[in-house]
Amino acid sequence: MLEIWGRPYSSNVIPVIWTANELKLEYTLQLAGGSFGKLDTDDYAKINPNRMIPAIRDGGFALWESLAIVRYLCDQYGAGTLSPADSHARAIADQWMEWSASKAFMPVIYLFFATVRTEPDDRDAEKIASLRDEAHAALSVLDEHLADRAYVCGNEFTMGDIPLGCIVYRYFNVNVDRPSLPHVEAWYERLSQRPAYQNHVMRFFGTNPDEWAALEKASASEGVI
Ligand SMILES: N[C@@H](CCC(=O)N[C@@H](CS)C(=O)NCC(=O)O)C(=O)O
Repeated sequence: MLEIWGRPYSSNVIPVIWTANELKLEYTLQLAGGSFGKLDTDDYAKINPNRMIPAIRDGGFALWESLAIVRYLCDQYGAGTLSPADSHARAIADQWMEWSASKAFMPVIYLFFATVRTEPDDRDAEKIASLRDEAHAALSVLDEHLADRAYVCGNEFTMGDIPLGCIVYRYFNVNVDRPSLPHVEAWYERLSQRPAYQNHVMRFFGTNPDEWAALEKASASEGVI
């Protein structure tokens, strides 16, 4: 059976878990990383020599790097659906997956760390505003793209929506004022109708470090330790 190694609150693991659930794959979640540890074991180094999460094992096949894993799962188990059959459509999905990592991920994850993962008294309002502006500027490019299409690749949901869907959930749910992104908001609303997105991405992540740590700890019941 497919094994997913990681923790369900990790920003790079969530896209893999969402993908597996969109594809209705059977898998075991092997809790690793953060307070779950295991990354420094010799066994884990055989799965991912970088000692990072996520990683998967599918039969004897091991793979790491979240976007490579999402592509693999979609090509292997969702060819013609989540991995578009048309080479141009697949390239566009791929393009937005790459873009999610090169432009959108960092400002949003730093914004998340500057708010939820920082004690309220230690938060730096100027830094938070600057990260919000950077995230908004990046997501404005996506907003324009989504002005005349329902999903990143056109009318159908594909793997191209997955990494960005995870990033946007965090962006829309940290406690900061945000200028409007009407087309991204409409797309987010469409994603929010998907059960796998509701169950594995739209999870309350807390409002401060203690809440976040408690939620992460409680997620231990979701995996195989
Ligand atoms: N580019 C890698 C980044 C992996 C990464 O940074 N993983 C973090 C978690 S989000 C990690 O393993 N941190 C150590 C830990 O969680 O203990 C990917 O997309 O898979």
